[in-house]
Amino acid sequence: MKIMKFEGSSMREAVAKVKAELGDQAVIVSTRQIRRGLLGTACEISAAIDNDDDDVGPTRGFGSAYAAQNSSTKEPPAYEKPHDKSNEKSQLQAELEVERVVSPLRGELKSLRALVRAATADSRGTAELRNEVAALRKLIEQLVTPPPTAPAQPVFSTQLTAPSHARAIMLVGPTGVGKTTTIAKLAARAALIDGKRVSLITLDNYRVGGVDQIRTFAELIGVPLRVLESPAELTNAIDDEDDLTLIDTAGRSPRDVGAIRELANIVANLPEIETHLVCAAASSATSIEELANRYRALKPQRLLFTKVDEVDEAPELSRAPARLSLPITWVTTGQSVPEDLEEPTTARVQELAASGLGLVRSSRTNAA
Ligand SMILES: Nc1nc2c(ncn2[C@@H]2O[C@H](COP(=O)(O)OP(=O)(O)OP(=O)(O)O)[C@@H](O)[C@H]2O)c(=O)[nH]1
Ligand SMILES: [Mg+2]
Repeated sequence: MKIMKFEGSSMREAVAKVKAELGDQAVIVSTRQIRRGLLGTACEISAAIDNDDDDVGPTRGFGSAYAAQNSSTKEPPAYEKPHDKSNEKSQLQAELEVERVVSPLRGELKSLRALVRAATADSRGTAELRNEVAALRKLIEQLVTPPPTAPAQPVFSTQLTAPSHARAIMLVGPTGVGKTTTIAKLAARAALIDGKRVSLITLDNYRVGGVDQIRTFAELIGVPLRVLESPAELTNAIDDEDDLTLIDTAGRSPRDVGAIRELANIVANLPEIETHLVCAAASSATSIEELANRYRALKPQRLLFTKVDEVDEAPELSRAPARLSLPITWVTTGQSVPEDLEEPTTARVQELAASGLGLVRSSRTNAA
């Protein structure tokens, strides 16, 4: 393995440099925004080349989490060719270090591989692959989800997870829960990994700095952003040519019911918008109940749990979906864009509910 850093004025430019230098097999291990003197900000990407051949399937690398190609017919790159024995020890150390950085991302990489294969195949193949993935996903969900006890109850209400196929997704939830960061993660993956045409919309125009944060993300990812003055403007804001429109909203205080009702009145006439209610993984059953009541007028269709990395258990991940009849599509696991986002299976939700990511517990143990 080999790890290198690349800079670009936008994430798109930096990704292009990674591809040009390391090819389609490179894996992005981290991204960050950096200062560039008086010229402003730039995007830095650390990318690795993985020549570990025992991984699942022939596709991996820049696109396997972040693009996949069948490399079986390609000439091996220079760094994969047999090398001098004197270099072996230091190379092994470098490989171990890269493995330490890369291993938490492996699960994520595997699930993304299938998506990327679909995105890079020809259009007929893409449709077939998508159908196949959807059918497989449904089968797995059926296998791991116990059948509903009451036949009259819709299957939906007992499911812990469900994928989202919506072309317009709006995130709503309390202040600081991670809505804007999650929008950036979803946008980066859809635009840069899946190659989709993505647009961002924000309704968070009344707070100082509210627009700046999402504008920075939009510029880094290279997707357009529309800042709406009022919810009424949503009516004509979604472009049919876009594959995905992500709508960011301002966090609302419990007393701000008027703003939620105003937005709900508009969204009621826009069935193409799927609303995800965003809650922090540390939330109690009572506070999630209160949140669901506060946002009820918006008729959310999904729950999205953030900050799973900050808890060592999150029982509401497995309880709230059934109680509120809202399945989970995504959970977030940290501050890094776009890495810290998962589309969990039912089994993974149960695992996270039981033990979070263990980061809190391990930091306590280390401190002791
Ligand atoms: N540890 C951790 N922090 C997160 C996660 N997601 C977001 N954050 C952090 O939470 C803070 C608030 O995130 P934002 O995305 O600005 O939250 P928001 O919901 O848009 O906030 P408002 O716009 O004020 O309502 C930021 O510091 C994020 O980096 C996560 O999964 N884990
Ligand atoms: Mg925000």
